[in-house]
Amino acid sequence: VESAVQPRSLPSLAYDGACRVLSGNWTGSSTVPSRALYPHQWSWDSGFIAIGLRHVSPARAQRELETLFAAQWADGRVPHIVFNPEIPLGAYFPSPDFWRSSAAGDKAGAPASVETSGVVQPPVHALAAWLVHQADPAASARRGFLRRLYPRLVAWQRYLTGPRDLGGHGLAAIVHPWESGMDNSPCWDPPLARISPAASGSFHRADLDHGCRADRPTDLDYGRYVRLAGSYRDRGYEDRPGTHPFAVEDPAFNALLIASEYALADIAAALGDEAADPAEHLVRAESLTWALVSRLWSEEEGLFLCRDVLADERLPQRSAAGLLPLVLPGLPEEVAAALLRTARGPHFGLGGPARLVPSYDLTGSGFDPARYWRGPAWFNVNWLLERGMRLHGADLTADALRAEMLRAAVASDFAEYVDPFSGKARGTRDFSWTAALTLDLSL
Ligand code: 9YW
Repeated sequence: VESAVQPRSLPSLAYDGACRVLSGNWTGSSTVPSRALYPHQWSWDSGFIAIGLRHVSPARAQRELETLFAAQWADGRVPHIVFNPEIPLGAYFPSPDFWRSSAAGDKAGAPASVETSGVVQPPVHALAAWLVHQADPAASARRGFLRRLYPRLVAWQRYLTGPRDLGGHGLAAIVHPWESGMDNSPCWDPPLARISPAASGSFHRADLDHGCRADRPTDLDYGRYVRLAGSYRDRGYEDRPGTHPFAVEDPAFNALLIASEYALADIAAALGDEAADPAEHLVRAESLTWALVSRLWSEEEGLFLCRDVLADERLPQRSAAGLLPLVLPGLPEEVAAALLRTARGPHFGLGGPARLVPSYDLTGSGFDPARYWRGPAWFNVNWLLERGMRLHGADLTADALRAEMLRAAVASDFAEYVDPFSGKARGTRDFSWTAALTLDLSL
């Protein structure tokens, strides 16, 4: 009798494993990035999680985004963390008693009913909402998903292109490394060096209770993060130009802002009413693309660089953030071609020594294959690049990257990040966006 057991294919292993991780991390109204290390809701995580969840349950994917946007501030900002009141304060630092958002309601309009952080994360949300809608347009329309979310998404984008245009050229500036989502990227070393760290005894790093010290940012980094966030809080989370001690235009943050502006054009067209004008979003997306290229593109490097708004100069560090504008359809073709060359070249090593695109320049002095955003490969970055490669016609490179991502995700138990050369797991395991984006690629 022949055995009925068939060898499992990689996509089906990835799909099943990812579903298991996502249901284990679902709280009933949103998904935690990781049960132990990150026990609350994170903003850009929820965007990526919804992109994967839509294949399993479009309703849960909609709920993920709706829960996040229920914590939006009156000034339009979407906080980077929405705290779960059932989790003890000591489980994560900085906790609600550090941010004191509900007490900042008067100025920036933080909601009174929920505790949040006061900084933001990259705006992947309109893109996520559009992809979620497309998974089941009829059910989405019945629930009024886009109709309810659209004004909130618009307010979020306008917060970023308005009060956060600190450089005055249309791009959004981040005011804290946490806002990049790439916390300890070497790009932040020069602007952070101007910040005097908070005293090391004045806070307790809960991350070290769960994570390996060598995989995490240093104490000196944390001291500076705490100082910056505390002074923003003490200024009532106001964004008046000239008040921020750290202000940087980041190409990844702005690429997602622009990709989301294109998604808003699609959403506006799907809503098909007068209040939502697709053309307005398209015009804005094109002019932001132009601003991105003129402010941040380096032809010599074949890469987008960050710009320190306060020093008014580009930062020389080469990070994977500089490759992410590849997701933009309006990029000049020669720029897209140069980005593809750079991804395969000595600094990022794709198709050569690197199995997945590293978060930082392999040849840079700040490179560390184990430490968080200073070298390891992250699945959200690689998912965005895979998408950008397809958009610009590099299907073979995208196919190879997709296969590596599936392999690395399954072999690492859906690790938070991996060693870019070996694919060895780093950080926490059963990490939600790794699962969600692998799931998306497995189909
Ligand atoms: C932290 C949740 C977040 C991500 C960030 C990542 C990390 C929080 O985890 O920051 O405590 O270090 O850098 O991108 O959203 O997954």
